[in-house]
Amino acid sequence: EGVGPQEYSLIKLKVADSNWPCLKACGDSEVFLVPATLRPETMYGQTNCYVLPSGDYGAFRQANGQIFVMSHRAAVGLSHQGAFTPNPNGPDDFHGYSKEWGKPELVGALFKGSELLGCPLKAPLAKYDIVYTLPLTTISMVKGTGVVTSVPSDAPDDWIALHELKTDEKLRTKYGIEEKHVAFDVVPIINISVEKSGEGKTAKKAWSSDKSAEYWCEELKITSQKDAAKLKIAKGETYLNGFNYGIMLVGPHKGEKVSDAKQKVKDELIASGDALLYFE
Ligand code: A2H
Repeated sequence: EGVGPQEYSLIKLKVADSNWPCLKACGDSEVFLVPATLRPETMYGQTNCYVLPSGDYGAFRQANGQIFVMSHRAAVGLSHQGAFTPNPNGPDDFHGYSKEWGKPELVGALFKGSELLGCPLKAPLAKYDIVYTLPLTTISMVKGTGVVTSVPSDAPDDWIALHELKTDEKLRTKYGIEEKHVAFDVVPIINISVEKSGEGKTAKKAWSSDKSAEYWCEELKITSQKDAAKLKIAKGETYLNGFNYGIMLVGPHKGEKVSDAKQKVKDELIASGDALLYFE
């Protein structure tokens, strides 16, 4: 963790069932789950969204009328933030996200993450028209929004949790997850090619993959999202190498380095109204 605030992109995944029970109080308003990500350029690879089943979530109305599902803590944070809207006739206008500065507007009552499981979502840039809300037990409720969007091609945590749900029927039953909720193939979005370097004990072997997280989870034989030690190694291999050597395989920035595409995809998502910045 650095000394300054962390910048996250909140991605707006639109709830695609206007009658979802725990969101009834939202009526006809547009409702979004808003995962926090450090990797906006990976949104092409979304296969699902994760929440913590035992976590507390709420539906919070923003100044523009849209409703965001997130932790109360994140709603308080966001209510102290906003964005500049470009104004051709003068200085840009600042708009707070919350109608009243510092006061998040809860719609209905708080509910548990478990009540969101199976909820269908429309995720911006994703290959799939609809993705579903699934359980992830390693989510921290005191980081980001408590919602995590899943990119199993490039995030080992996301890959193993989806893999477990795909292969373990008992686990699906425990959470009320159906087979159709997890019937999503990993989408190749970034190639990472690392060359061999060094000699002897510190030598690094060469590797290349279009689904680096899957590659490393299989290479290390990771079988559970609780396998923290091996997941740490997989994350070490994929994250930094992704930034340094990753090449986009999809989208308008196909062929560009991840380090170059990142800011552009972020700007595009914000311009299209599909994302906003959040600092904590
Ligand atoms: B990232 P940092 Cl493809 N609990 O997004 C657990 N994990 C959380 C979280 C929470 N409350 N909120 C966000 N995250 C995840 C994409 C991604 C991410 C890729 C690769 C790496 C990566 C798709 N999931 O993160 O500890 C989110 O996953 C590498 C660290 O606050 C978010 O970005 O710095 C990242 O962790 C934020 O982690």
